[in-house]
Amino acid sequence: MSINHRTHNMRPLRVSNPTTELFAQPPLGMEVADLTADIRRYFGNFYGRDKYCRSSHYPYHSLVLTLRDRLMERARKTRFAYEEAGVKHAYYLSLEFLMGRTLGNALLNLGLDTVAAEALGQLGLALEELIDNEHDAGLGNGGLGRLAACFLDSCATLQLPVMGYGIRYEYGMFRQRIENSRQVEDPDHWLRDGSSWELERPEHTRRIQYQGRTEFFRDAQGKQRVRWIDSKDVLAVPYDTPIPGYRNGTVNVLRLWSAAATDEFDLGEFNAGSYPESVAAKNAAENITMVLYPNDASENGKELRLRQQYFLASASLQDVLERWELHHGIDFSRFAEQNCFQLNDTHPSCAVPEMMRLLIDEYNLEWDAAWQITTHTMAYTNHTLLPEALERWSVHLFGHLLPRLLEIIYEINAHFLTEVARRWPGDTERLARMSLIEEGPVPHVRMAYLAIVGSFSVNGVAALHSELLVQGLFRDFYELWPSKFNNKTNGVTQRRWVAGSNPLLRQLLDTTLGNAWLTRLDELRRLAPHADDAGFRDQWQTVKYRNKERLAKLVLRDCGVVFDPNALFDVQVKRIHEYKRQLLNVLHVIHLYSRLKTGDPALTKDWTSRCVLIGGKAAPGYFIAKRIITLICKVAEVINSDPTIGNRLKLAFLPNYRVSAMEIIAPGTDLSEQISTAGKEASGTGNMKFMMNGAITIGTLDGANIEIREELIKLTGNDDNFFLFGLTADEVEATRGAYDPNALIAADADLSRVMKLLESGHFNAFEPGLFEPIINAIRSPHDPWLVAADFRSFVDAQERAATAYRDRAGWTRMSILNTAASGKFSTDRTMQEYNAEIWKLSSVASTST
Ligand code: 26Q
Repeated sequence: MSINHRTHNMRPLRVSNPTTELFAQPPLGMEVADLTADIRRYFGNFYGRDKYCRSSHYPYHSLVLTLRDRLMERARKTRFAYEEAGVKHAYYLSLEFLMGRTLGNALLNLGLDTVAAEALGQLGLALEELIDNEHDAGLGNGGLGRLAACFLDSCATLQLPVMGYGIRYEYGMFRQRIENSRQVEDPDHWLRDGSSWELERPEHTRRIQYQGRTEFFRDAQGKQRVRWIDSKDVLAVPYDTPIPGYRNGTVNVLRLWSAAATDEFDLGEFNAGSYPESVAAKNAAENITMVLYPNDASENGKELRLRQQYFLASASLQDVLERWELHHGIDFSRFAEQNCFQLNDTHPSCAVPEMMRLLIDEYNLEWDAAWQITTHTMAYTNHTLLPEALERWSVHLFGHLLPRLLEIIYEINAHFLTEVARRWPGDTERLARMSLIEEGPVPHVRMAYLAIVGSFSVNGVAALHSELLVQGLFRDFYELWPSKFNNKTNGVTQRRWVAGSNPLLRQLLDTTLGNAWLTRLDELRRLAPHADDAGFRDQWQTVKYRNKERLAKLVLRDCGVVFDPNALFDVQVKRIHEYKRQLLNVLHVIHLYSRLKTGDPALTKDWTSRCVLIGGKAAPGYFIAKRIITLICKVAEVINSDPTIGNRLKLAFLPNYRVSAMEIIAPGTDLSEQISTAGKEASGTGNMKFMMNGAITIGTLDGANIEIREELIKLTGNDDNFFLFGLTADEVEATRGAYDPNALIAADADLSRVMKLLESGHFNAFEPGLFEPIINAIRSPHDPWLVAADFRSFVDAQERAATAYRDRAGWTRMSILNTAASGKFSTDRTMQEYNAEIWKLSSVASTST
């Protein structure tokens, strides 16, 4: 008996070739009447609901299936167009795809937004309500996962043959609640109601091996080969989600793998008479894709995480190799010309040894041929500068879970170190530094080095980040292979982050510039002259005001705090991390509060009312990040309940920050907080979303902030449209070992007052000592994030911002110029650069639109 219900019986049809007849169908209609007919049919016949149905669940899913039909149709055409053109493909391998909601974006890209609204209207439904019904697909932590989602949108829009490969987690990023000023994590069972966007493809199920051992054997030709035996296998079942390009007929695919137990797995245990054990074993297998790890800096050593990483790498490579075999047989001589894998950080970097294993053990290639193919198809993107976030796996754990891969890694290392020794004879220190194996009491595999050695391209995600990588973390490798290293500055898709999330701005841009900006964001440049037009500024300000009202509504609903849309909306939303310095932000808020409390009219005479919003999730095990959330909540409580403060200052912590929340937040923001310690934020992408929506940045010279500021300078000839503060990356480095925060605090009256308030227990009257760990961190000469060092210059920059905001015409001008200068930060540009310099794919038009 099989207890496996996930993999169907895939008996082939007995008739010779039914496919042409089966697929001969006219294209589905795209008019209002076509949509209403399909929605009705899904609702009534497929779901079997009727006039007594009260929930919006079935209307929503009926609409989604109606759209999915049209997406599938185009996905098939796109696939045939790629096949007929015989073009090279790229595969984006990522443990995270933070897709958020799909409905609004699908309608926009299919060009069905107005048609669908009308169809639903005829059916007595409101599109807005159905859109709000959709649960975010939160299959990612933050920037890296959302970047992958934006990349897919741009690749489809550019008609590039790119496919995403990821994991179909049952539970995405946890849901965050605040209880008693503390973060509480609830599971995010986003698939409970099912996702109607995806399509299961059990016929492409792959088998993944774990554990067991390897042995030599002689094949039929008498050649010595290696096989991986006695392994515990798990099945990988793919689910495809369509990724539509913007109104171009192209629909690419995101393929997510889900784990299922094998039949033998069940049967073996069952025959031994242990039914409960067999069910337990099945569960263990399916656990692999149960949950996303909620850490955005690596949590090292968790075996399940390595299982996930190998699961993705192996299933995806097998998928591509089997497709190759189907079309080209086992001749791999042209494989590297036709295929490319982009590794989203080191998370999928098992792909390097796995590619070697598949080519050598399964397809019988020689080492050198396999290495040639591997190193000409793999490309690696790094997303972090923090050395502690570089992935390492203990050799012991790695060898236990993936014995064949560890052997291959050792062999790669032997070849590699030979090359290093040839280049630098006698430099044994360098050999130890560069080895893929970090020696020590507990030896580790260095995944970043494995990815570098196995790839033909290594890139950072902003200019500064790429520069710091080759000077610091990867210096030795840069000296060996300078031409491998390159920069690809991140971006975001303007389809989601302007057109979808800011319909009022979209309207104003369309009227002013036409709609070319939707696919050529540089067009926004033409906004610049309008910044001097008072009439246009009024329109711009009205749009911003309406968006601030929408954001204020969200803040009231989710935080219970009243934000006045006339105040300066000052926003920092991103993962909670010490290097991102939410703490510096709170210290500034405390400083403003303390100024208001002195009652000295000289200090408050030209006051700019300010609403500060902070949101983001802390990794569940990150103690100090969680304590910072508590501090924000406690300070908010004191300020918001003080009648002497009134509307002049508000602070709110927004719980459960996520993609769909950002769609409301970015359009309603005036001031974008990008205040990481210089040299620590690889790029940032929230900074770009805010800029496009006309927020002005207060930021350090870090990550893509530098390029944001440069684009503004290029456009306007001055740096008046960015509030710059803080130490530079070089100055931060130079501070090491010579940092005395206590002296800085003593020398600064404002900072002293802030620390005194904090230390007096003013914000934690009933919980003495609550903020001790935070106070100690600020006062520590070893504080790597230099909070005290940047306080003065931050407060000064905030004062410049407050003053600027009082001049509404001037502020609006700055806001327009920020949008106007944001053209570079489209992922369309980013993808064109990846394609021109790494992938080298041809764009292929699909036949219909
Ligand atoms: C690794 C191992 C085990 C468990 C978790 C992880 C893990 C998971 C996610 C490590 C890192 C991440 C995510 C990192 C991330 O989001 N980095 C951000 O990437 C953005 C896109 O390039 C940049 O803009 C941000 O600067 C960078 O912080």
